[in-house]
This record gives sequence, structure tokens and C-alpha cells, in this order.
Amino acid sequence: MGVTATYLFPAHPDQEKRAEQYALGLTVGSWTDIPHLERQQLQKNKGEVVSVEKGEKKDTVKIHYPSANFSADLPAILTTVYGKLSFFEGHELIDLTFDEELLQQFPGPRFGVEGVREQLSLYDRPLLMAIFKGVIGRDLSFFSAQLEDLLAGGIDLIKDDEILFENELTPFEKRIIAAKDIIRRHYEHTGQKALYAVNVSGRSNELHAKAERAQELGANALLFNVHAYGLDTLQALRENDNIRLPIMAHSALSGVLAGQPGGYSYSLLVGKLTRMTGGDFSLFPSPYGNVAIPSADALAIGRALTEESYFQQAFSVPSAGIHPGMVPQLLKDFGSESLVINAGGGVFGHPDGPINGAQAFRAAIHAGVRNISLPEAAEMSEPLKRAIDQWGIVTTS
Ligand code: 1AE
Repeated sequence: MGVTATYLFPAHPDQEKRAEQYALGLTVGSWTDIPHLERQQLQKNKGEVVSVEKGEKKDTVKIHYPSANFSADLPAILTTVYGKLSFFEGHELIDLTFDEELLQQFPGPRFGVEGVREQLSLYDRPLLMAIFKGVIGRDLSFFSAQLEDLLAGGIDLIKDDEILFENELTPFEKRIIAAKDIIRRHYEHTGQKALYAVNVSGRSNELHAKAERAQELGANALLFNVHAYGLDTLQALRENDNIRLPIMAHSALSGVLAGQPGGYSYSLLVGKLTRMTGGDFSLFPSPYGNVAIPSADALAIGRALTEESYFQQAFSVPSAGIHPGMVPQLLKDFGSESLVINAGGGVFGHPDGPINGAQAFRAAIHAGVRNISLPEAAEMSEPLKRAIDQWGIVTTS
């Protein structure tokens, strides 16, 4: 019983011996011999090297840590399996597998792909999300006008920019109230539902009260900069039954924790652990935008959010610099079912404004799920044609 960590360590001729030292040192031992270790303690608490696979530059090492060593929470588990190793150059933690008893201690998404699709009554295409842009320094009427345009263009989800915090011009509570009213009116006129994810921010000890207040005021989703606070804080929000809202976990800051010569793998941090601790959506850089991560990492995140697991599936939201010319590639890479196409500049930067920007995306999605090529679809959609003229079509393979 416990957790098995998979690492990439810089290749070493004596890796088996080093791994054994780590397994001992990270559990009952230390960097030097400790004479009073008892046989029983070694059996119950010592880490066990499961395997060492030699590679050219890196060796893959698996070490199993017994549950007896830690409480059933990520701060304890991550500190055990990676606390000290994180300081060693080039030592990556790429995966964790948990036994079922441990998995039961984690909540997973409250709604997940299925629950969010039910809320929106949308089942047959990827969802389309827009990001408010340029709201900093503007007032609530600017925010409201953006939201009205986005909805008119056919957006399903709208999120605050992750850099929009509590401020006097567009205060948290007033954004929620304004958005709720606009979304309700839009539904009455069109029958189309939409979710607005308000950024829950501020000091850690204020988060629950703020999220509960958001729910009371009628918010229908939350945005959360999970890596600024830690995964356990996401888990605590997810487990609070007074906050029954889908949570969008934003990956801001994860670039210092993952995707480095050392560090976590993106698929573990932004995929598996984000899903396990309660993210209904995980937002991360796509492989093709202005902020990009390697394709293998982005695709691995997508798999970790959806592949068979103890938990409900979470949405992949590959983001940053997304425009309509990327839609076919996004569909190819992430499938349709659990994909959210998410854009800020790609909507607001459309040459004919955000309504056309949103319509261009909807036309690209409509075409994509029917296997119609973008050039063909652009002949039937002026907004899409204009978007493609502006940004082109992106294919990676
Ligand atoms: C990785 C998330 C990207 C994000 O949240 C964001 O604000 C993107 O904006 P655009 O689409 O690049 O303008």
C-alpha cells in the first residue's frame, strides 16, 4: 500500500545503488548510516526500489513509498517523494501511481466533462471559451459590453483573465452580479446557456468565504490560479460542499515547477494531480500558440485528464495565442469530447471585432467536427475567412 513514484535521473553507471540510497534516505534513513534502524521499521517504512531502466541520457527509476510514512494528503506525499530530490539537478518526477485506498482520499472533479456538458446542454462539439481582455483599468460597463458581445458571437464559457484580481473598477461581487444578469437575459432570448468563471483570488484564508459568496450571488463557475496557492488549496475548495461550482484550474506559474530540466512533468502536475484534486478544467499552454509547451507534454496532459482513472474526466483547455486557424489541429490533438477551445486575443483581435471573432471560432468548430476543411468552411463564413486571412492556418503534422 502506498505510492509509486517514477523519476528520470541523469544517467549513472551505479544507478541501482543510488536509487537504493534514495529509497532509504527519503524514508527511514539519512545521508549517512544510522545505526539504530530496526528490522521491523525497515520492513514497514523503507522505500523500495521497484525498477531501474537505463537510458542514454536519463535512467527511469521507480520507487515505492509505503502509506505508513505519510498522511493521505498531497503536501505530505509530495514532500516524501520529491521534497529533497527536487534540489538535485536534472532529477525529474514524471509520474505517481497511488493505491486505491489512497485514491479514495481525493475528490476528483465535482462535475467533470459529463457534468459541465449537462449544465450547458451541449454534447456534440468541443466547447468554446473566451477570456475577457483589457479589463484592467476599465469599469463594469466595459466588462458587461465584452460579455454581451461574446455571448452574441456564440461563446459557451467566459473566464476572467487570470491577472484580473480584486479591484475598484470591476469588483469581484459586482462582476458576478452583472454577468449573471447578462447570461440570464441571453438565455431568455436564445435558449443558449453559458458559464462565467470568476477569478477567486486574494489571500489563502479568504478564498473559501469568497467562493461561498460567489455561489450565493449566483456565480456559475470559478477560475483558480492553482499553482500560486498549491494543489491542496484546490482540493480544499473542491471539497467544500458550500461551493458547488465547476472549477477552472489555471496553470499560471506551473512553468517553474514543470517542463524544466528537473521538476515535475506537466502531465503529472497539470494533468493527473489537477484532475485528482478537483479541477473540472485544466488550462495550459498549447504546443502552437505564443506561449507554448512541447507537443508531447501538452498531449500527455490531455491524456492524464481523460484516460481511464478512478476520477471523472476533466476538460483539456490548451490555450494562449489560440485562433480559428488552429481548430483542426486542436481537434486532432485533443479530440472533441473533452476539449475546450479557449481564446482571448483570437476573439478580440478579429479584424471585425469580438462578435465576428467568436463566430469565426464557431464556424471553425462546426467544420472541424464534420471533417470539412477550413478553406472550404471559410467560403461559407465571412468571419472565418477574415480570421484565416489575418492569422493563417496552423498544422503541425
Ligand atoms: C495558458 C492560459 C492562457 C490564458 O489564460 C490567456 O489569458 C490567454 O490569452 P490569449 O488567448 O493568448 O489572448
